[in-house]
Amino acid sequence: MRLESDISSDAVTSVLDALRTSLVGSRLRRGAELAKVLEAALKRALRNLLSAGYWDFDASIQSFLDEGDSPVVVMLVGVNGTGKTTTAAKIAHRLQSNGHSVIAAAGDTFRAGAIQQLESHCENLGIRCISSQRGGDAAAIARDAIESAKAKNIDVVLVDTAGRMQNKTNLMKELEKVRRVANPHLVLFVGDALAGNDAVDQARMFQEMMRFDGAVLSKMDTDAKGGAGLSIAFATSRPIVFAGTGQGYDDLLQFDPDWLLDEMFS
Ligand SMILES: Nc1nc2c(ncn2[C@@H]2O[C@H](COP(=O)(O)OP(=O)(O)OP(=O)(O)O)[C@@H](O)[C@H]2O)c(=O)[nH]1
Ligand SMILES: [Mg+2]
Repeated sequence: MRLESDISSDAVTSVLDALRTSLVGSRLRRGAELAKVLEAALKRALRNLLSAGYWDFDASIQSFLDEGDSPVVVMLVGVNGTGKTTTAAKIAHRLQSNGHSVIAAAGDTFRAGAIQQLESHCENLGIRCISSQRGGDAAAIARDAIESAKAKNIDVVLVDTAGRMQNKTNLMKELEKVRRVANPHLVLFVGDALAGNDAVDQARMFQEMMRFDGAVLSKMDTDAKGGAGLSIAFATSRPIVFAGTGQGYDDLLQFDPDWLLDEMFS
């Protein structure tokens, strides 16, 4: 495994420190293979990093609903093309499978085709999609979707957002407005596993500018090794909660640190 290739240097340093602490001064049992001992220690250090602050998506949604705090609002953020809209559809499907009713808000009013993309997912899944014309106010759409969910007793509102704006300041301004108006229970950052350290920089930027609760690592079915996930968790102190593993609605796995470690070590 090439640690440096896909893992930020801060994360590597921290893992090496953890390794040093667990290994220095310890004795190798007779017959133990050094390589195996090292790999186990390394996996342990990485697993700790990945498990920090983990929360379970399904259980969190259920507990908001149990508290009568509905509709539960989930907002997806990230730069363009990482998989926000696809992930919104996958999450909608997951929630439906868990017996929840869902409505979507087409908060990407910026990119041509974005509204239709979400609408067609919603049509496939049989859920309502609140949208406006291109260029409309994303915050107003989120608010409409929440009002509609309240009126119709719908459990969860998924707010898709734009990833592409003329510049970073515009994007963040709009996202902050959506966030203020929608007041989401959960904000999920979607990072593209293929983007490697770029995904880590993006995560850091989003975490600084607007805070998110957990991350989705998309495109893990590609030849991405997943080191970005490790670095995102490390750089933002937010856990990866889902992994995207394809373009189908079922291709969303609850994130399992051991699964990522197996991918990384394979
Ligand atoms: N292989 C694979 N492709 C994915 C995955 N998630 C998303 N994609 C694909 O990545 C492309 C971009 O996905 P979108 O969901 O449109 O991404 P987005 O973040 O909404 O993009 P913008 O709206 O342009 O900001 C699409 O072709 C998706 O099918 C995944 O887990 N695996
Ligand atoms: Mg999109």
